[in-house]
Amino acid sequence: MRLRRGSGDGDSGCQSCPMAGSAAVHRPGLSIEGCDYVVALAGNPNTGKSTVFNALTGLRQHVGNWPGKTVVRAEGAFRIDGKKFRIVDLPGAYSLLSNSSDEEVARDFILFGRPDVTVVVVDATTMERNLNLALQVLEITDRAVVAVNLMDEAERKGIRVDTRALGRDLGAPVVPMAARSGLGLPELRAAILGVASGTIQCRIHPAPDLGAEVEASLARITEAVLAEYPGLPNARWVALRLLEGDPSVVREARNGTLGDGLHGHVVDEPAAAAAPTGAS
Ligand SMILES: Nc1nc2c(ncn2[C@@H]2O[C@H](COP(=O)(O)OP(=O)(O)O)[C@@H](O)[C@H]2O)c(=O)[nH]1
Ligand SMILES: [Mg+2]
Repeated sequence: MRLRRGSGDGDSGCQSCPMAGSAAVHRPGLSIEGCDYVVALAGNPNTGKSTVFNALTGLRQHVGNWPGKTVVRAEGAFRIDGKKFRIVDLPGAYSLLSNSSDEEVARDFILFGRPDVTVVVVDATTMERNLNLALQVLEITDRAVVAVNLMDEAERKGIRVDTRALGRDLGAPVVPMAARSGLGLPELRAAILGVASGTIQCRIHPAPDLGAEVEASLARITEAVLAEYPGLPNARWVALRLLEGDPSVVREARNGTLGDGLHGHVVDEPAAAAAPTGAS
């Protein structure tokens, strides 16, 4: 029987294997306890996030649901230079201005989960659409890595991505990758370690100055948000959304649930679960 690795589409090859669940099956990867740093893995759907996750963690994943949601939460761990990293494979998201439950989960973790590093996986064949999320992330943090995945597909289609120029323009580490064949993984690891340890710092791309009047209102709303949610990261971002009337942020702020539900339980998935993670 040929073991399949699955393709993120509910692959059941491993479940039907007679070795499934057997204690004799070697489970690669680390436990997620006692990590030095937390990495958020973000990106549009189908950019290869789970492939990157699996390549970094050696397939072992811990899964559960995000509290109060039916969205799958998948985590794993890996080491770089003796430091231990916990990585959260976020659901696919096109934007931090969320439209769906999946996007809300990703948004909340990036904004309020205090990740030490946010890796944004982008598709080299559709850069324009994908960079939207990368830019939004760089608006709120100087701790990000942009992984330009599917470089092999881009090459096949005759698309050339100048990742060096992109890195200069973004002021962030940009790593060209073909994650399915492991290309670019050592560079990704180095960038993650550099950002986590503070030797690499991204240039923040702040939201434009909105003029004295709006800025004054924004400052007042930010203050009110912080009074209600002391220590909430990215309160100005929240204030901006409230000013715009972003329905999901308004709802969460009203319900007192802003930034809640980030730290649900994750459990060890059975040994058979060597397929890409449930998050898309
Ligand atoms: N050609 C190519 N395909 C890839 C690469 N990385 C991932 N894929 C494929 O892209 C599809 C989506 O990958 P997946 O990791 O599930 O993406 P996710 O939705 O972002 O988690 C899968 O069929 C992968 O095998 C890559 O570097 N090159
Ligand atoms: Mg996925």
